[in-house]
Amino acid sequence: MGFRKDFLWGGATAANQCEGSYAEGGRGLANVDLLPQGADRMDVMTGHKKMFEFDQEHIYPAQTGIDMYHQYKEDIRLFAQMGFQVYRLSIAWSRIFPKGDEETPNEEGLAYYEDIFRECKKYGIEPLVTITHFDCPMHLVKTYGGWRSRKMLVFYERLCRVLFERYREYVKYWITFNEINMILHASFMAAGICFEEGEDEKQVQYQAAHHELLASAIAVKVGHGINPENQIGCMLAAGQAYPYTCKPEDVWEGLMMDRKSYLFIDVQVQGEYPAYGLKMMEREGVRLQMEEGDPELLRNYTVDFVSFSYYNSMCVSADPKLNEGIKGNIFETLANPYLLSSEWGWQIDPLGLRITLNVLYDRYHKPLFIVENGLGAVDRPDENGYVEDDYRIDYMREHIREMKKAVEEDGVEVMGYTSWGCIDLVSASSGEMKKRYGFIYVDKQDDGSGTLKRTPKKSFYWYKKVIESNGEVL
Ligand code: BGP
Repeated sequence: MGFRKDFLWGGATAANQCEGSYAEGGRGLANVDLLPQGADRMDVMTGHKKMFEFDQEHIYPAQTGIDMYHQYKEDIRLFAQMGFQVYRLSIAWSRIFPKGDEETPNEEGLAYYEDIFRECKKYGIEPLVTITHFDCPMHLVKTYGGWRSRKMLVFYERLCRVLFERYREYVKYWITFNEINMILHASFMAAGICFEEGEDEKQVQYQAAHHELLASAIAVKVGHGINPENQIGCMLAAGQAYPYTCKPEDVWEGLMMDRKSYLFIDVQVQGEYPAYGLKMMEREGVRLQMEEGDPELLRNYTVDFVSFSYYNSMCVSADPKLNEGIKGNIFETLANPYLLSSEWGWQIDPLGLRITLNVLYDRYHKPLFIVENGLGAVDRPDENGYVEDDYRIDYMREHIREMKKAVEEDGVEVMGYTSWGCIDLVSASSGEMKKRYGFIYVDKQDDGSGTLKRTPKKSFYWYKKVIESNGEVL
């Protein structure tokens, strides 16, 4: 049995975490450029500290990334050497529309990604394109307040149309928004929203999410219209929420936590807000402004597949005293005493991936795509830049094993697996370089120093075998 023959193995990156060259090629400034390294990062990300310009006190790692803007040919060649069948990447919106609201796209930006796709094609690598991986042109943030404005629909549609038309012959797998539920946890990073003092944040977040949901439906409509072969998916930050105990109140909290993660995906897959979601918003005093035609748009243009990131499961209790959470991918969760943690406190739970796959498949009956998974760890290269990353291999082996069980034993339909940060890149939550996920070591350090030299790690050769054997040799 095993994985299907056309199972897609590969890796994932996001423009702002690897490209660098933030002002080259006519690119405009984006929200993600302004996320500083260090203590202020979280407040900026969540929209509680306004940072609309660079200052001298901070390091802004997205400005330089890992210089993939210039080195993509070499990087894709290395991906091909591992046998990648798919490469998930994102488009920097402000390379295509530097301000976001122009009528005409920036040819240099379009040509740049076209070249990347050509390069992929050369090696038979299928691109999986995230249209928006957290980025939003700063001009749209300053002028319209990011996704809090309904005007974003027009600009996003324009972006999608240009991408679908221009890359018609190169790309058929698309994701509309990366981790759409992140809008509730990191509103500036995910949706270009900066909060005003004393404003009702929930109202802003849910309204902005509604705009993104409409935009996602528009993308499906336009994308299918331009090329019926396009497969357009949604994406969530997943990870099953476990009740801390079998106390019914804890189980209830687990259900609530999961619903918060699933609400937007329910809309994207099922075409309408679920009853619990409407009630929840009502309870929280959120009044969603819907316009005529919104329900039809959501109903008629649902997604083709469900993709997700999985790093850890979560754990929740009804007891407020216990709620001194640890961090797990920006979400607050309790420490699960049965699990070990990564160096960043993210709890490692391979079986949680199988559970998550099953829950998502039961809920949506749609093909699933694991588009992020991996271990962020400190690597210690030898004098040649080589890293023996057995810890990463162990992590991935265990997760792939559980994904395999979900496929073989549970019958879950999985389209593919792209590990996160297949080449070392800037961490989204911390802005660090030292939190590395890659099969390829990049000599770039947190202070910006380093030669940028790429060196395959031990996991590079391990993953090559995994791909070659379609997941049989682990
Ligand atoms: C997800 C994001 C990615 C990525 C990943 C790992 O939330 O989609 O952009 O960075 O998490 O997180 P981190 O980089 O914080 O370790």
